[in-house]
Amino acid sequence: MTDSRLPILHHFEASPFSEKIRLIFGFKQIAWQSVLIPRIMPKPDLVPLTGGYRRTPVMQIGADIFCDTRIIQREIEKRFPEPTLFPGGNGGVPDMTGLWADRIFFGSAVFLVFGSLGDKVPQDFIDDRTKLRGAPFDVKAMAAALPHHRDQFRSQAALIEAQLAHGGKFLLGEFSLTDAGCYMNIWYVRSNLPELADELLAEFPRLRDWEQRVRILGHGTRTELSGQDALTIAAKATPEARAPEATRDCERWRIGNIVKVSADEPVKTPIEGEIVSLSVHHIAIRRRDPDLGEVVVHFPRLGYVVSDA
Ligand SMILES: N[C@@H](CCC(=O)N[C@@H](CS)C(=O)NCC(=O)O)C(=O)O
Repeated sequence: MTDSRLPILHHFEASPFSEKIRLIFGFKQIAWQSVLIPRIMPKPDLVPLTGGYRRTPVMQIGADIFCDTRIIQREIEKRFPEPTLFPGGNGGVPDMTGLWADRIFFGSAVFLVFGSLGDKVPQDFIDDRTKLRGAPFDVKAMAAALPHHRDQFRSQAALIEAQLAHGGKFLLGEFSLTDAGCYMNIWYVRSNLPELADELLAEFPRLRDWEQRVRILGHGTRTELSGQDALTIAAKATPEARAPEATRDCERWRIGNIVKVSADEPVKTPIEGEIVSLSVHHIAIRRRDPDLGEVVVHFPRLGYVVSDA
């Protein structure tokens, strides 16, 4: 059954960034709808919503579309504040450590996974990721440097083990965004290469116990939805009217400016629209799709470039 008020996650099962969000749904015991999307382009039921953003996951609530887990997790926290992802007054550290988990730790996990899979990685996947990065997705080089990638992954896993020395259940004592971000990388390696995970994590008993505690939080209440149904939900909905969080940015952007927003990465896919809301943490732009009508697309500020259209 479709319920247009529930968060919709556009994701694929093997996606670690999606696992971070599924886990947050589990921690907060949220009911959500799942739309499975391809892991390579084309993504015909996703791109009309985002205007071109193709990464995974994307969250949709009616005609509001949230691109990047940094904004997705912030929006989930806003709508479902209890239990919090920022316990004990830790308003910054969970996001700071999240950035490390999303970039540096994830980078090691990717090299470890694809270097280990080597020849098993399908050519269409390699071609897609080469296009996405604007640089060769060189699985052979990853395989050749595997001892190094094992070392890097272990050194980072050792930081989790060290942090758990305080004897608490989770990295900051109570569960937080830090756990979700770190866990996705452990999950990613374990779900692709269970034997390698056993081997590399054997020396980290506290990490392994923590991993179990995080895993049993589950994924909340998930129901499946088709991509077409998600598009219909967006077409029927009106983007939520938002009181602007800032009428004037610390830079030059104002509500009503027409801008382009893109992830700050070598190959940029700018999404154009009119600013409807912005703050130091987010920017939301309104765009018009020929079939869906008006949608508002939300991005984080951190890691995104805003420029004149
Ligand atoms: N900064 C993004 C990174 C997301 C990301 O890189 N996801 C991977 C899949 S786990 C991806 O987009 N791969 C290419 C794709 O799915 O098209 C976020 O936090 O959401």
